Amino acid sequence: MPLKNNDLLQDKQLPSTGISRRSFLKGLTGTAAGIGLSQIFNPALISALEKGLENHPVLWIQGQGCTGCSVSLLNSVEPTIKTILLDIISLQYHPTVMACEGETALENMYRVAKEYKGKFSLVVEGSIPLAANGKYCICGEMNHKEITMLDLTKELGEMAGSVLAVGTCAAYGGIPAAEGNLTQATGVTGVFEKFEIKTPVVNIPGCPPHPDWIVGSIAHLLTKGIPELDENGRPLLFFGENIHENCPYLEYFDEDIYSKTFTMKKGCRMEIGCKGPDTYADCFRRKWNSGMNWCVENAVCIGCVEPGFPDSSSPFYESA
Ligand code: FSX
Ligand code: SF4
Ligand code: SF4
Repeated sequence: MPLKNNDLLQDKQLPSTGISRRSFLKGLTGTAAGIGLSQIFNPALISALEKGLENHPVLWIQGQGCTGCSVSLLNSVEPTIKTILLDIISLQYHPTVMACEGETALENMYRVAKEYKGKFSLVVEGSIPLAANGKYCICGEMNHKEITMLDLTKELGEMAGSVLAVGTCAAYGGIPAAEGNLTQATGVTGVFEKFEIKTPVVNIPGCPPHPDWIVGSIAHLLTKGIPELDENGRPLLFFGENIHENCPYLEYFDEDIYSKTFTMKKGCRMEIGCKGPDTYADCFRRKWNSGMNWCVENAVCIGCVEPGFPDSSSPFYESA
């Protein structure tokens, strides 16, 4: 994938989408409004994007994860996130969606990292195993030498202007770091602390994270820099509110009315395992699948955005 050139700044049709840059920007502004960012980004969003997108490549690497984070992102908003990632953001490397592969893809990635040192954003999906010198996760091979996820995280992390740790695995270790953890899986911050890498990290947890959290954080980085973060490195914009305190079932909790099953429409879900009181995210308002639904409506919150997940949330479900 070659770097986008200045064609992107002109109001011509983007080759594979059939939409013009102007209509994309209009759409993106709509997206920002739709995800509750309008007061922050409008009208700054359009002008900032016009100035700098093609100078801000994004490299997306993947370690130990289920690819649910990428799938969540690719299933998202209008304009589709596929359009944003492939045609708008200068995405130069993504192991699961790029056409290029092998040594050629890795070479291009390193070339971009050198050319845009200190300017590009590194997105990390999945955790990074430290055991066996990183050999539990091999991302590719160059000159007959295996390149581990640990190598990529250290080398690219040091060269990047900022790092987005997308998903609970990349942010805090997540499922691969659950009890047992033979591979010594850890999140980006764990690696950076160990190897004294100072590049700023934005954690966007969730297993998987909501697509708006990813898109909104990238938009914030491109337009206004690093967003304000909580003590766990998460943007307050999306992770600043407690689920329980804002839950539509709170009135049942206040009246001691508890649901015994997932299908009961009335009743707080605490007795069947809800972790809303310990969880900070805006799912209660944002909801999932284009606003269709969210976990508590059909089951419980399992606290997927919290640093101790999944061990601190286990068991996810309990019988009342
Ligand atoms: Fe982890 Fe991403 Fe959970 Fe999966 O790859 S955050 S296991 S939903 O998707 O890293
Ligand atoms: Fe709190 Fe969960 Fe009950 Fe909602 S369902 S009020 S988040 S415990
Ligand atoms: Fe994760 Fe809870 Fe939000 Fe569901 S409601 S996505 S479990 S934080």
